[in-house]
Amino acid sequence: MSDHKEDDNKTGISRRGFLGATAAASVAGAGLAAGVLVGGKEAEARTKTNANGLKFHVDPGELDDYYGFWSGGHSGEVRILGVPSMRELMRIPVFNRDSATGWGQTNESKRILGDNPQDYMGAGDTHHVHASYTNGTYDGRYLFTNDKLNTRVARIRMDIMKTDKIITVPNVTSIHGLRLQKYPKSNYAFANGEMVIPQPNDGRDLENPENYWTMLSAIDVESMEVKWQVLVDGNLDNNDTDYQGKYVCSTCYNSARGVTLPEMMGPERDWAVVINLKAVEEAVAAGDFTTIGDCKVPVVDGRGAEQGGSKFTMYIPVPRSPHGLNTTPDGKYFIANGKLSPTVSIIEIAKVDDYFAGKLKDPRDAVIAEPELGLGPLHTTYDNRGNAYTSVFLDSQVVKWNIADALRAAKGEKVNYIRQKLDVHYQIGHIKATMAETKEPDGKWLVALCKFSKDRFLPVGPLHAENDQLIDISGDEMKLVHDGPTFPEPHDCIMVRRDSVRPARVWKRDDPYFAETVAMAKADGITLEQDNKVIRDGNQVRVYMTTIAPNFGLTDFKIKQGDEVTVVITNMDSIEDLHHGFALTNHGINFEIAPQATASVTFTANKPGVHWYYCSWFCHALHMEMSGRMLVEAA
Ligand code: CUK
Ligand code: CUA
Repeated sequence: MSDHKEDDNKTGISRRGFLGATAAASVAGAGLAAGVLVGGKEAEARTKTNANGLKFHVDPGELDDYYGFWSGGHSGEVRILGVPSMRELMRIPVFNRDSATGWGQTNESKRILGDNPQDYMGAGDTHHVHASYTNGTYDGRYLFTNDKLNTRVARIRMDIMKTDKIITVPNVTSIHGLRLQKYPKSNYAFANGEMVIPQPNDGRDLENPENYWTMLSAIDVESMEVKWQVLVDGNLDNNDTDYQGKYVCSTCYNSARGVTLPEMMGPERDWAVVINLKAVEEAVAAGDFTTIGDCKVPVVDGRGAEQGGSKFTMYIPVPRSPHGLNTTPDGKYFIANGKLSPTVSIIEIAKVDDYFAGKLKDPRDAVIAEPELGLGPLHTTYDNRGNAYTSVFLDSQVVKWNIADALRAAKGEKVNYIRQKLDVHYQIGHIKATMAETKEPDGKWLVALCKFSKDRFLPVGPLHAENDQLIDISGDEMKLVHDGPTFPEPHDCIMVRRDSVRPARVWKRDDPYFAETVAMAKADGITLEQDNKVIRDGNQVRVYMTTIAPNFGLTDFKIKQGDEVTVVITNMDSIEDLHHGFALTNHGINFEIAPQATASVTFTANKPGVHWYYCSWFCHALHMEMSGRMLVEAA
């Protein structure tokens, strides 16, 4: 896949040569659009806009137009970038361990990490980040992300930008595709179990792949309970939802149900499987379901691909090993990306309605066009002018094409639906345009998330950064305007108009995030906002203190070797951006306490002696002096 010879031969131009030409054309174009440019202010203006006139340089002190939410892949986190500047604004630890914020260490984060974070050692693999919807557009409540590695789904509160709930999805292995219901609002998050396993996976049927299955899970967005699961044929890859709240559609590979690569590559066709939410909900309400092993989650049977599906499902044959699945913002089509086929399959959602109403017999008839785009189509995104943009991995290109023209061409009209092919650097995976997964796409910016950066940045050793390229799609021609190195491996991102995100500036004292810690203090007779006290309860010691820059409420506390110590800190500063940290030397303990927050950590004090704690977030001219001693008496 990193061999460019093949595609160079195909296009007949050397990639580097073509790149050079594109870059030169873009600069010349900028000059033309801005008129005659001579030095000073005008030269400056030239660097800030391009031929489409869209401003891409964000000046110092200016704010971006979009929040970009990026998955962090095997870093296990979610990142916030400003778009179009591509400046990284924040990282949200999710499945990973983070020593700046104390994620995975504080009691508050451990409660959220739940069942067995220690087993996983802070490892996770986030591929997809999606925000909650009301009426088909972002409502600023939650972000959701998947853990492909450990079969988990996490929710992030968008007011505080912290993970607030993580669940392990039962009965399946490896959550990959993840999307939220778009209409009337996000009641469900749909999680694709990717790999097939015996049901139940308890040691029986190990060597009997005919009895391996996977499922789609519907998670209640508020309670984070798995409401129901649908058994399917094949392996679920990516999914998306419609704009009427009726369906979730997934690409589905390995229809042969093989366990080795050659077996998986057998059949010519796999499927896009549509799940009918109402049919499943009715069956579950009527008690018409099974359960698996000890798990109480209702499971309905959506298998039966060879007959087109069950009453819950519709299996639409598409070329084998499809990958991305993307609903058009007008709500009319699901588009399945071919990966091994140079085509995408356009599925008309009205025909899906017909199928479930018994008016369409053959699911194949729901595919109304299969336009050919290039080698290795993976994902598709959209603007507000009827164009689609598909990432083609093997060709390392973004292919802009017109949906209406592709439909005309499928009817035999002589029309070229391809608008432009733009080289990207290199081997693009996901692709995303601003607001493209809502009914309000705006056709301004597109990000190409490239898996390889090769020669685009200063070399930094054998491990290379990835390259998220920013492309202006506001005009007739796509313009590459920025190369953005990223630490591996963001798979996907969304770009959300900034007015739909309303983050808090300081914590509220009654935030549920630390409510359990507040309840513990209350039981100890402590008022967190003012008390600086040590409470001993057998060999359990709770140390309560406040912080006000540049002071810890306690400059020392004394305990005994072997005590189980809980340190609870409440930051009484209420000035925006005034964080403190509690860093305890030689104990591996460090966490953040943002303004008006309470945070705590529990550890066993097994080292006698004097141990200094210090503030680890710069807060004051006397920040270095903000410290205290933990005095540990030998047992
Ligand atoms: S997947 Cu990685 S490029 Cu996990 Cu959304 Cu397509
Ligand atoms: Cu408090 Cu630094």
